[in-house]
Amino acid sequence: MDKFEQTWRWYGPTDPVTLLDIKQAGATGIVSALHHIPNGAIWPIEEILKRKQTIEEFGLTWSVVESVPVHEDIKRQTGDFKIYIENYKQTLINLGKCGIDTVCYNFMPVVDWTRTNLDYPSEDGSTCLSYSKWDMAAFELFILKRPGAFKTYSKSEIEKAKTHYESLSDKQLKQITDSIIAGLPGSSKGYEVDENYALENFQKLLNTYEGIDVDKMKTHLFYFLSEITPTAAEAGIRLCIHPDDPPFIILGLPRVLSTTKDIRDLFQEVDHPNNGLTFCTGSFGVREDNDLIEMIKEFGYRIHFVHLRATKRNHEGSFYEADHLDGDVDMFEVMKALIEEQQRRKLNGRNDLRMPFRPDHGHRMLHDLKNEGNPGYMAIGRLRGLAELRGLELGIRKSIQS
Ligand code: DNO
Repeated sequence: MDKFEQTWRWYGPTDPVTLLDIKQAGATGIVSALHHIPNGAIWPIEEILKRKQTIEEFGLTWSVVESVPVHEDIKRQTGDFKIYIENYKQTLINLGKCGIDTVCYNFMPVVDWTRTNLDYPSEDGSTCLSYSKWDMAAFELFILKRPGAFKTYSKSEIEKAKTHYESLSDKQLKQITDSIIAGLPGSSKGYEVDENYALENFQKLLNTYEGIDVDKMKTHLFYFLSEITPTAAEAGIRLCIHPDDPPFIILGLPRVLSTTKDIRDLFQEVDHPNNGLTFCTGSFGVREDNDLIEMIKEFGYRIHFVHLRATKRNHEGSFYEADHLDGDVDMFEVMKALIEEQQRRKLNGRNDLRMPFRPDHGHRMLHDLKNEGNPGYMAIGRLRGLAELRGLELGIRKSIQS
């Protein structure tokens, strides 16, 4: 029987979750990146091969690169962006030479994925990641004091944010600031955090996007893709952009991949099979106006990589990460639509039937409550997620067959 490739994100040799753990979780594909190589530099063949060999020693395969980070200069079209684009091309060529065929990246400015609480308590005693509109408002209005932020909230929202801010302890304020500024694991953020100047530097970086609105930022993305997609195709690499997370404007920064229209624009502008999508149900699913099933139907042929995760939103633009089958995402319908996409590929004689997916994030639970690890990327919560998703897939496939 067909099945999707079950993959698992591994941050490399320093990840407290080992390749043996991953093997025991039942994943066969690894999603990894060379995080030690500075953003913008070429990934040397030797380094790629070294990582590949480490993975293969465990009988696993390096399924997807997540991510080759895109330098801020490329996103802003400033400074040495042309050199960084050439470097990106060379990295793709090198990856292709080493037999890698899928590369994920994102085009989020300054910050990569963003949460305001990394230990949001669930009812069952586990914790998860969450994003609160009011934490973010308290941060940008009263901690960062971002010029222009006040314009983006109504009067009553500002009052609510102020009351919220005043209710937070110093510890909570620091925790919110750290979650937003320090970045999350694997973030391809375009800066280093210097504790002493963190807020000041952060604001300076935000300022570098002044004058770059969503439309302009989109033209930068399309230019980048029109440059690198032919190289990717020659190198045998499928590119798959990760959506904005969360999928709306934060900190006044332009967002380019949050909605159906954004994806449509992207594929219209650079219409090439190697220009594809990472379908992240957790990111897209935060917006009520994103119909995930319709999105799979419309763009399925370009989905090269899948992140399965379910968020639970409240109706004020805040959300938390629910268990994989428990959030607002109808995982049954998502899985079914993906299986149908795979069947279409088979009928059309396509060779990309693998459709790698990974259980994206997991709760911190059981023994992991005592362990150190990467927020969202502890072992046990993801193990639970993968087990549930695998069972769901099998159940759907069997019922379709009979
Ligand atoms: C969060 C992830 C992100 C994502 C990158 C893709 O868990 O989905 O770190 O990998 O933004 O480039």
